[in-house]
Amino acid sequence: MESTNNLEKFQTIIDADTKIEPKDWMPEDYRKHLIRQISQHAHSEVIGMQPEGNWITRAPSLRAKLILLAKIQDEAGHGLYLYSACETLGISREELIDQLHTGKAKYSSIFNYAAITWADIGAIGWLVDGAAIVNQISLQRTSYGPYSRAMIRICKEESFHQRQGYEIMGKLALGTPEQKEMAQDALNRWWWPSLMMFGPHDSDSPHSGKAMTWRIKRESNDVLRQRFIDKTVQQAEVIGLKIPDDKLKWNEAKGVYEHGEINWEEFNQVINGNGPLNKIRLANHISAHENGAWVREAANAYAAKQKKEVLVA
Ligand code: FAQ
Repeated sequence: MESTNNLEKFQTIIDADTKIEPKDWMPEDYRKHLIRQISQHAHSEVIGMQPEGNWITRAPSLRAKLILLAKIQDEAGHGLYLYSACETLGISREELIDQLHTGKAKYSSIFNYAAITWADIGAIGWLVDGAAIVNQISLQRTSYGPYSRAMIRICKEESFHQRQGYEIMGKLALGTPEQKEMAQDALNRWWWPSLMMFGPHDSDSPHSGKAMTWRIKRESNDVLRQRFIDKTVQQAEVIGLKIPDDKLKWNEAKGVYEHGEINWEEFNQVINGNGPLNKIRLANHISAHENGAWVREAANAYAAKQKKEVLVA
């Protein structure tokens, strides 16, 4: 029951930085907020396999193919940890997938852009995983235990992903003029969408207030975006690439890079289903899910048989 007493006790636990566990009392809004965020995070991991999966058959060497395969399998694993964490909040996997397919649940805007060259695979690892890590390191301290523990494990794997991408970009940037041009072109196309991954400005973020009070989010969208920019500008300099932002300038007094404004109109279009590949990404997921129906049926039949045998024995 949501009595003032319960709410106060709950907030005291949160303020003491103690984790909330699945069987603990929690306000209904806290539970719903987590289901929304964790499920969107899980969907992002799974939909995020598509742009990279597209390049497995075209990876330029056996080594590159092996690494890319391992990375994509990791993303599937991250999706599974996150779906499991979300299920501890009392929602089924079927409901979560249904919310994705009907457009009720979002997934990260970034995965609606196309990976058109091998350098894009580098840019995804370097920038997309790089942005994901900045966000997820902060989420390791989130207040919900199962989400926090999933983040700790996921961050270990993401740092390998970020290095995989940076290595591809570094090799191209230091290669022939054509290769360098390909790397620069990928950076030009992925830079701004990567900054959008952190969400709207704090002043336009409807969920941030409660998320910060409940310590679901530990740092704000703008703080995390700025941290990502400050780290990444220096990495671009090391490999001789130019961040595509004319307003980018080091501010000595503040110790941060000033930067240009994100195209929020583009962001809103993409998160509302009108990005370059939204329809294709969703159609692919629906088709894979339908084609996998027999696997779920077989697994259920096997589980039912096992249960019957245990009961008989
Ligand atoms: N894309 O009030 P806020 C990865 C929505 S990492 C789409 O600020 P909040 C690894 C937001 O949901 C990528 N929608 O919301 C990988 C809300 O809409 P709603 C996934 C966005 O939750 C790498 C509305 O705008 N990471 O996949 C986006 O407080 C390579 C208002 O926004 C996570 O999900 C966006 N970029 O803050 C995999 C991290 N931004 O729900 C494969 C966990 C905002 O009311 C390959 N999530 N929206 O319909 C979070 O930290 C937060 O949910 C934010 C948004 C920061 C994304």
